[in-house]
Amino acid sequence: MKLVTLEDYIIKKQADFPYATGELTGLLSAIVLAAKVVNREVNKAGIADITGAYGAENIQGEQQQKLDVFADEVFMDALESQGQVCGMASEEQEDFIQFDSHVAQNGNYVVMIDPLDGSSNIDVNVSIGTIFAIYRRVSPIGQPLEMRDFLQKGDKQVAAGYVIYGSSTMLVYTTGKGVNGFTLDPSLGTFYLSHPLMQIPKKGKIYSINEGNYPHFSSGMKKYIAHCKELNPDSNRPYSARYIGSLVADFHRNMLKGGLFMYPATTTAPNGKLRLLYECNPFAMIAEQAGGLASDGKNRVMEIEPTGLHQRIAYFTGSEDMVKDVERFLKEDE
Ligand code: AHM
Ligand code: MG
Repeated sequence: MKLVTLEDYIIKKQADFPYATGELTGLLSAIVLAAKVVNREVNKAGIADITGAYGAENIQGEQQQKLDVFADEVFMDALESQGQVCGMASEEQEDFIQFDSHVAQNGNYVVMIDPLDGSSNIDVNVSIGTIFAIYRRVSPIGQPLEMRDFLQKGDKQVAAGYVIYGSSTMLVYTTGKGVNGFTLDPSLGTFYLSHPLMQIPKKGKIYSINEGNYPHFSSGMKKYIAHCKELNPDSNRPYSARYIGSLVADFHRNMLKGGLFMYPATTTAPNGKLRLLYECNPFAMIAEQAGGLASDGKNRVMEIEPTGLHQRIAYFTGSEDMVKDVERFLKEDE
């Protein structure tokens, strides 16, 4: 079998990208480089615990940085240095950032990123990930970036992807022509195409939710959970419950096996937990490109008009039939 590297693949597919030649290559190589650096640090995390806990001082007397802050800086530096990206907004930072280096000023793109999602799972050796979304800037080039460059609907994403730092490290992305997954060979530092044109099974049999929040769920939501557990062999029920508590890992598993990830609104968190711009939109584009769906319970996620950088929404994504089913149950709450 001929091995295809991520770099070869990006160059080959450059022609599919509706914008200038080379831009996609530059953009994605920045992300790939940063992902490798973060991967190295994530894998060192266990041993770093032995040599000194985070927050403790290292040998030079410097404070050790938390991994999510480290990842944020690595992605920021890598994106700024390539020249295609003029600014970014990150789950780690309150406001968006305009890159002021000479090379980045005229970039056509902005990136929304969750540099290390699920970082509370690092201590327990559970997979975590990076989630990113790429948009064209809409304000004039050469001028200061504006909020409207970042508050764009998910439909406007030109590319989206995630990196999962797991038992193996994978980068999965789409530019609107299907979803492809690449696995890192850590000894060579090279990503190889391992999952071409990924498809989420139309019917799934895994439901993923933090069911500890059950008392705070709406009546429609409670009924849907009961439906998942009901005995009905014709529709493969009861479904399996699988919840890692690390969105990238939960989504990735459901994408490969078929399933539904849910983070609904609750009485205590009426807008759910997950962030529209850094988490929900990129996964919505990936889900749709793989034949699945993403909904806030009523509406297609990619059509939601964002109102704030850190806006949260209720979120349901995965296999088409399962997303439609849960929407049907939630209708009764209206
Ligand atoms: P984070 O962005 O603070 O890391 O939180 C997001 C994470 C997701 O990875 C995961 O799906 C969710 O929080 C789990 O939340 P909960 O612990 O409430 O089930
Ligand atoms: Mg997050």
